[in-house]
Amino acid sequence: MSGNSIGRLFTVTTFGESHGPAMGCVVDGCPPGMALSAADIQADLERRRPGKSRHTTPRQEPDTVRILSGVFEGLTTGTPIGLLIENVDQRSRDYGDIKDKFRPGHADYTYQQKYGIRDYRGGGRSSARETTMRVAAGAIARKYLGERLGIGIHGYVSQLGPIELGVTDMGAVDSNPFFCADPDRIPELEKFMDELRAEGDSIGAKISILASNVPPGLGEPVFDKLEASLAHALMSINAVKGVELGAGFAAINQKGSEHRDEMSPDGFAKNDAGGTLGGISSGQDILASIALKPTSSISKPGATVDKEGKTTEIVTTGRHDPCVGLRATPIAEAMVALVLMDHYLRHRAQNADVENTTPVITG
Ligand code: EPS
Repeated sequence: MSGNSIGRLFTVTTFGESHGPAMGCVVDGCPPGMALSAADIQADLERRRPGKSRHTTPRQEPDTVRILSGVFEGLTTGTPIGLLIENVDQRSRDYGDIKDKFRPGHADYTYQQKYGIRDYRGGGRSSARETTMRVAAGAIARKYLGERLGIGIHGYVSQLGPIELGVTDMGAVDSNPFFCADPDRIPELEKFMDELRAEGDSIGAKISILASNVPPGLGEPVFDKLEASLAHALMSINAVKGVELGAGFAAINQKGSEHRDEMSPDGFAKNDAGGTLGGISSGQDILASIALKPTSSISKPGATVDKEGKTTEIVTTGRHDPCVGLRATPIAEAMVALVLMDHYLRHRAQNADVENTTPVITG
């Protein structure tokens, strides 16, 4: 199966299935000399880990990462970094009843059509469990970007089903199970999720990501514009159905005089562009949002077909996230980190000698 790698100079290749022995990845192109330990990666994995609240899957995976290569005496060596996380809480019997049926809205059907064979246990390769390795690889990129460039990448849930959420306290994001930056609304989210779970249904969500201190110049016209790479990376996350940069689809209803971010020596007046102009970072914050669909593995019965094409009914039991969006914040942050890292190295490779007399405006 091709399509398991992302990036040009900072490349990540992931492997593994939800109920296989382990998930893994190879991160190639990391600059040498950066301090790196498993603990640096573990902190981000802990934020994504399943089984931490009643609102996510009860599958208990410690997601303990091992660094297999590419680090010597605590420093990256510039050689490929191999990472491995063992799967320890597979319960494949949950999938016995649906192994010959296709969950409507799930990759079951298309994997079968494409490959003629599929690992039905836990969704196999199509499982959101694959995102462990995105977060692990993203932690390496995030560390480099933070230490060398001061770039910060922070996300939060900006909508859960019909409930739109603002930002009143970004510091609260990591201390609630929703990655919510509006802590007064948490009781409302809990009630909504409890009712949804009782119904046996699932719901979509919107996640917003902000990357600050991104230098101007990242992004390669024309096919690898920064927003094109961000859209590619974010859209590749399981269940993502939409990506917006800056004003996104709201730009449809804006006039040019409204959308443009006016400039002065003190900076940009606002940020409807989302941090890029012409596909190149402007020095403004990168603002991206993603829409995640509701999980297709639900216990409400639905009509489907079996492998013989005959009509049947399906009920998905077992352990599932009623809202995959609830754990998507660290995953989306990781994908943004991977894209910025790759584009930083690409920009440095081509343009390290460029002398620019135009002052950088920020803000
Ligand atoms: C998933 C189905 C469930 C989730 C899993 C994602 O797997 P299982 O049926 O094996 O319990 O628990 O999520 C994780 C284990 C994880 O680490 O994110 C799916 O179909 O995507």
